[in-house]
Amino acid sequence: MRVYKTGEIRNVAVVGHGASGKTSLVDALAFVAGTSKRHGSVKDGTALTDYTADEIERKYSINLALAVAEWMDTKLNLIDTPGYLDFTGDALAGVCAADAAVVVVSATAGVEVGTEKVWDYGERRGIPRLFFVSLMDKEHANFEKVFTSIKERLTAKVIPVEIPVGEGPAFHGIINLFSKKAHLYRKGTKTGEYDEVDVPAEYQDRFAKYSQELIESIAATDDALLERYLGGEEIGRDEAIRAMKAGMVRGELYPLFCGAAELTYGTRALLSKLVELCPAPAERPAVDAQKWGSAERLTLTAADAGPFVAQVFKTISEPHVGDVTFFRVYSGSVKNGQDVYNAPRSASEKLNHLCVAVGKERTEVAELHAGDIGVVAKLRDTHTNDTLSSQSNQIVVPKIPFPEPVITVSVEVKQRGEEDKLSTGLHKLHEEDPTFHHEYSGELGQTLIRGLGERHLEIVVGRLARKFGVHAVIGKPKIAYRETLRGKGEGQGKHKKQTGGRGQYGDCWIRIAPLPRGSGFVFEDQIVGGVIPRQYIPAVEKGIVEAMHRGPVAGYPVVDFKVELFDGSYHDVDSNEMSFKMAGILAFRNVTPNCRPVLLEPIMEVEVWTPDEYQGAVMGDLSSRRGQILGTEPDGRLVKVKALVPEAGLDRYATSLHSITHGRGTYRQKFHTYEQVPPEITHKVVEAKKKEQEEKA
Ligand SMILES: Nc1nc2c(ncn2[C@@H]2O[C@H](COP(=O)(O)OP(=O)(O)OP(=O)(O)O)[C@@H](O)[C@H]2O)c(=O)[nH]1
Ligand SMILES: [Mg+2]
Repeated sequence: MRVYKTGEIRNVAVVGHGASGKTSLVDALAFVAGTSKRHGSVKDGTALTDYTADEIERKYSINLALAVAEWMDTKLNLIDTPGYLDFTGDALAGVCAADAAVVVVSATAGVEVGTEKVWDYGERRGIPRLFFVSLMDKEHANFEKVFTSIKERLTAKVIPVEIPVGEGPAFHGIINLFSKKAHLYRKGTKTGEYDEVDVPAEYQDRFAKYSQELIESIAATDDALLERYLGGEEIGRDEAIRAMKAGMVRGELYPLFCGAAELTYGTRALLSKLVELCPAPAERPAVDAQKWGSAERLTLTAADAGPFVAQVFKTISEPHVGDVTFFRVYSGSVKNGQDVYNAPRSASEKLNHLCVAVGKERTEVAELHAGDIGVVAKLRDTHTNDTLSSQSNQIVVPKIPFPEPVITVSVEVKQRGEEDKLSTGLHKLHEEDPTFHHEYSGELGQTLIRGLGERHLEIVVGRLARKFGVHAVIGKPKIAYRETLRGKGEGQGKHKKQTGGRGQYGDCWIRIAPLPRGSGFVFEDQIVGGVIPRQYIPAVEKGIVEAMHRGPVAGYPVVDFKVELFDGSYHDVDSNEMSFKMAGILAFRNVTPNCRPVLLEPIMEVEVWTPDEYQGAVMGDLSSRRGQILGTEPDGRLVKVKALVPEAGLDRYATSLHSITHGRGTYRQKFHTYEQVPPEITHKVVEAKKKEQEEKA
């Protein structure tokens, strides 16, 4: 592949809901352009950008992947992204690395939850977008309906530049509103060849209507053009395209295309329009950046003359290769073998074997110009979201705002002794995928992993086995219950042992009283007259602090109470610190069962966003999880429901919300407070804990 200059590059993310045909489209575009020699297919496991073992097996995309289509002396860097929300971090990364996006919408399903999600990513990033109505040959394909659903759910500024000839199995051509011609595909065409004919008579009315709409929409974005149009002047094709490109940059127009990627129908026109309508890197607004280690800000433009700055938007580990790093050059150019610098990690890296990727194939290149996307293997210290620059001019660009995890499960190694390997593996996987998080909870004695969905975490566990040889099983995270005391009590703790030589003697009397929630533990020394010598008093407190880790109800930590140490006795020879600590432990164990102990559970504050048609179902479900609804309010297109829900009631909530709202609901939770567990549930928790301890013993 030849080296392309900044002006000859277009970086385009292909985004959309799961199974809308993105991977098939990317494969067809690269094939029709001739850059890829084989027309692959998702079903056969040969699609260019679904090349990992997981993807071939499951037949959907998990990772973003790159392909190239060389067309009209331009290099289209196509970023195929996964549609499933579990992998939406990669969709966001793809959008962030691109200068434009093709939003793929299935001709049978229309706008779906994944389409809305990626649309929002595009909005936030402010990149020009165009629509591609895919799967036009599929039974029940309906162009008009999809067009309407885009208008209603995404943007009123969508405007078709093509309309289909036939739909579903009868789909066999596309009318181009710019060229005013119809392209009819030859049955069995391999690379999208067509016969160009005049618009068929039966399509004249639709053609006239859409053409007028198109030209009026374009003219409406440009005053001079509008004036000429209203004056009856004809607007030429090239002029219209230029105006459309400018309108797209301002977010005033979103052109719509259609086709069937598997048949290669519609691919040639799309390739040409991607070249003509998408901005080259240098046509994008400058990127905000910062000098590393200083407050100095600067802006970067895609020019070779600028300092070298590139951002890593993806790392993936490949068998027999190791880590492969995908990066986007924001400024400057870079040569094969060049030394670069990762400022935040203080790491020098060498870009050996600088490549561009077409699916899993990587082709070495001599140089990458500003704005291009490159791939390099075996960097030592560089991870997703790092910025590479040079040691003499250390710069960082803002990080990609990866989504926060929504579900948590526990993991455990199948084989004892692999715990260290597990933690190393989890750490590496987090560096590769910032939407995956992990932590060890000492209190629960569990390793917790968090991610964007059950499918996401399953894939992570699979990678753990394949890459790090650690076999782990997923389980339910434990709940961090607490106990507290609702009544007062007093009593003694006496530790006395008479053995052969020197004995042990410690004796204390304590009073216990509840404190308000959140007060913690308070110890008051009320000893007078030296009935317990000064030096032993801290030992009594130590004993109580140790004992309160295992409360009287079910062995959970006890919180929010006060202990007054008011009496005791000692022995001149046998008393020591150890004995008074034991006395403290015994006193606590003696007294607390009489203080009306209760179990507390964590209560989470939950915010759920749902389309209003599911609001009732969402609220009903929260109530059935012992939730208490605090209120609802409209929030954009959605309704926000606020509730307090026990953490124990939120098990697999993400999955359940997904099914209740047909994938359109999202939620967020944070810790709110501890509250008393209702008696019938306390009973269950106590039984479960007993069983757990029996199993351990
Ligand atoms: N009839 C028909 N089927 C298609 C066409 N393009 C893709 N498909 C099928 O639609 C399914 C989904 O296609 P993909 O290309 O994997 O869709 P995707 O958008 O990449 O899906 P995710 O990676 O899961 O987000 C596959 O079974 C394809 O064979 C098409 O033009 N016509
Ligand atoms: Mg895909």
